[in-house]
Amino acid sequence: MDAGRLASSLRGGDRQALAKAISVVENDWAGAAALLKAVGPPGRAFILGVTGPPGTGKSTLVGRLVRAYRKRGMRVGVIAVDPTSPVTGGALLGDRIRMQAYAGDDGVFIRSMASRGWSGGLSRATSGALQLMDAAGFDIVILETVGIGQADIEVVAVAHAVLVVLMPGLGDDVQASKAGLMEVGDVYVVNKSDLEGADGMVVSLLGMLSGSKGRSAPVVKVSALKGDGIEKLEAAVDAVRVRFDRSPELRLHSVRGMILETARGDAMQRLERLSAPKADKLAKLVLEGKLAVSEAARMLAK
Ligand SMILES: Nc1nc2c(ncn2[C@@H]2O[C@H](COP(=O)(O)OP(=O)(O)OP(=O)(O)O)[C@@H](O)[C@H]2O)c(=O)[nH]1
Ligand SMILES: [Mg+2]
Repeated sequence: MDAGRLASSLRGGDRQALAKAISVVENDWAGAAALLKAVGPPGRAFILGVTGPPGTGKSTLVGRLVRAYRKRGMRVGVIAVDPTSPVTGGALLGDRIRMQAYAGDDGVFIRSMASRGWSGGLSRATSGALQLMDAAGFDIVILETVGIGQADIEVVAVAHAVLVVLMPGLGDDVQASKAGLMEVGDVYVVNKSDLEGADGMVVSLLGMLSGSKGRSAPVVKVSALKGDGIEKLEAAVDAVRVRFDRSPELRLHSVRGMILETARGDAMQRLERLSAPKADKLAKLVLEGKLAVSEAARMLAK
């Protein structure tokens, strides 16, 4: 692979080059680092994180947003980080976005990624793909991850703004993960407003938000399925995007997050690769009473 040539092709809008480049960083093939350097510094595209508990309609909603932004002439990239299926071992494609619908549209690029069982939803690969889509000139890159609690909301680290997507009936779950979801949203979405209980969910959400670190994030009720409330949501996101346009600090925050996430991904990978035989040895020592688990862990970490 010629990193320089691939970089200039993708910057020139070549979709195949972009797809290939993402594969290079995703698989950490030789030249991945050179490629990410060759595309130039990130910081142009607005990165919108979309997170929330499983099945709240994130992908359906992302599909709506893609359509809305395309209508406004914006170029939209999407990265859907799906948990690796324990059954198939493959990614559950973010197929609700209906990739086929955009087959002939150069203004949309959608990529699904398996989170590969790493400890976080985000990975080095995601961070790399964000940089590449940014370099390819997308105005907005939407990053969908499943967020359940504190551990799964790394999207917050790299996004310029975060949509938290909830649905009726999730009050207790949200309460349980309060420290997580209630502090990360720039906009809260109660999706599935066509179902019973949406208004109640809005009310309890507002209650939870007012009790959390003084967040004043807007709550928007939508039905991604029917397309209700999407303009209001667009307006709420626009208000946040204005902040991004004016804030060098937000760009710094995002790139800092990319560095941290990439380092975390690398460290996790190295731990997984190197540790199995050593952990076995340490486990025996622990069973023999020669080491405490915490001591063994410290030795492994070293
Ligand atoms: N009634 C109703 N159903 C919806 C709505 N939006 C999505 N759904 C349905 O909810 C289910 C899950 O939708 P997805 O868009 O895949 O949800 P998701 O949050 O991306 O799911 P994961 O990525 O697996 O966490 C699907 O059956 C959708 O058709 C809505 O506004 N109303
Ligand atoms: Mg999804």
